[in-house]
Amino acid sequence: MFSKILIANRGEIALRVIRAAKELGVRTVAVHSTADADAMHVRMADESICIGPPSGAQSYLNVPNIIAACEITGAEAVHPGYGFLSENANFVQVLEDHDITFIGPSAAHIRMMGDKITAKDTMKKLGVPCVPGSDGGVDTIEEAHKVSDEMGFPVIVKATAGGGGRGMKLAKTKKDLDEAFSTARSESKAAFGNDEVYIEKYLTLPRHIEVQVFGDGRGRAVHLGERDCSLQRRHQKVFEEAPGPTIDEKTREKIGKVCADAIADIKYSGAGTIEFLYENGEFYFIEMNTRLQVEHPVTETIYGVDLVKQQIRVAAGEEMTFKQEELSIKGHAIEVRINAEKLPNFTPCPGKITTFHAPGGLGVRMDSALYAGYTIPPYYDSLIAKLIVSGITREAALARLRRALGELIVDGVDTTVPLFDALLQEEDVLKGNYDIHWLEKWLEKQNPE
Ligand code: MV4
Repeated sequence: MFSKILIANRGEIALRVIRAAKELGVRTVAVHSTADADAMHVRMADESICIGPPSGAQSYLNVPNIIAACEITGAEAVHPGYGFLSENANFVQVLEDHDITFIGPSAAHIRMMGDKITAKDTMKKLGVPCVPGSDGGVDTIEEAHKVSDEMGFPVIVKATAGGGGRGMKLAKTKKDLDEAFSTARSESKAAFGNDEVYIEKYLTLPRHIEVQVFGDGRGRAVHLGERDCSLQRRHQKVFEEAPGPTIDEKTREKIGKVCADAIADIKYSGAGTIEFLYENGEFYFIEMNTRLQVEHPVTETIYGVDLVKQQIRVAAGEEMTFKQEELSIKGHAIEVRINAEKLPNFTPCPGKITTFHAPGGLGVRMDSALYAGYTIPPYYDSLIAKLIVSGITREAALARLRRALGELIVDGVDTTVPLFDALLQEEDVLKGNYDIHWLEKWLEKQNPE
């Protein structure tokens, strides 16, 4: 096991990793920007080091400074959290060149899944069901028309360097295709320096279901079921749950096995998420995320597994401490992402927290780096807390969520809590009747412009 690791992140996820490391008896190094000198992750780690000015680009994304921080502190490994450098293959390469372990998959796997055409091609060959579409990249408008005519409209043009909703263009009908194709290419060139695109059949009302996988890097892998993350706004998830309200045990075991076998096959190491669109009882692979995800706690809650401890163990060359047949689900978990934002427009609302009280009690987990007197800086994303609740049934978890939201006190800034209070009055949310467009449509209804 490592004796010391560095956490290349901030906020609640930095705390999450520090907690796991402490339970493993591993010492922790926090890094921080000048704006984060008073942040909770700095206090909670065994030691800390400043890596640059406030902007993420100059601090949490500053590879030379993070390497220097490892060398100064003697950290043997780096956990990247999510966002920032978590899916940056070049960073992993540089760490390797300095004999520092990356707590995550190999640079090759990150690169493979970062290129969405390669990812899809790989998954298809591994037997993972994919969205019908072009066989690889589409280079010319003639080819785009040929593929789309064969498939039928609507189609969606996606950037191979995109992902997470960036670089996508919908063509509802044939006459929309020329524009969708050319803007997808030019925007992708401008944003990623890569204009390669591919085309898929556009699924109109799917759910977003993602499967948690975990590999030991030596050809053994397990799945930890699915999460339903369909409730999103502008490609930001706001409410996530596990298990998926529409997924039964047989379906879970079937898709889970396909996913676990696929990542075992490529000798994937650590935590990963295989994202699907799910429509009419069928799964369609869209992307794989090679990081720990924001919403991992709902999976941890129902499986009783600490995914971050397992990540650290596997990165240190140890075995995962569970086998597939030992994994089973207990109950239901829901996470809501609480942002420092003013409704109805979700305007970022940084500022000083005057009062803070986290909810507690049975089945309540609050992952947050907030404290009373803390000033939320304006430089980073606005997630301030994840409230994760569980219960024996989905209904029990919903009741607990309502109760826990009532206990939470955050004074000094606006938050997205009123959104959840309102969502918990919606029949569709209570019944689990939603798809990837439900939330945007509902928000539009609440606030027609
Ligand atoms: C799609 C799709 C419909 N059909 N692909 C958006 C994020 C990126 N991960 C993939 N995305 C989509 N891909 C096909 N072939 C619809 C979306 C999509 C979406 C997906 C998941 C969650 C929310 C979404 C909101 C809008 C569009």
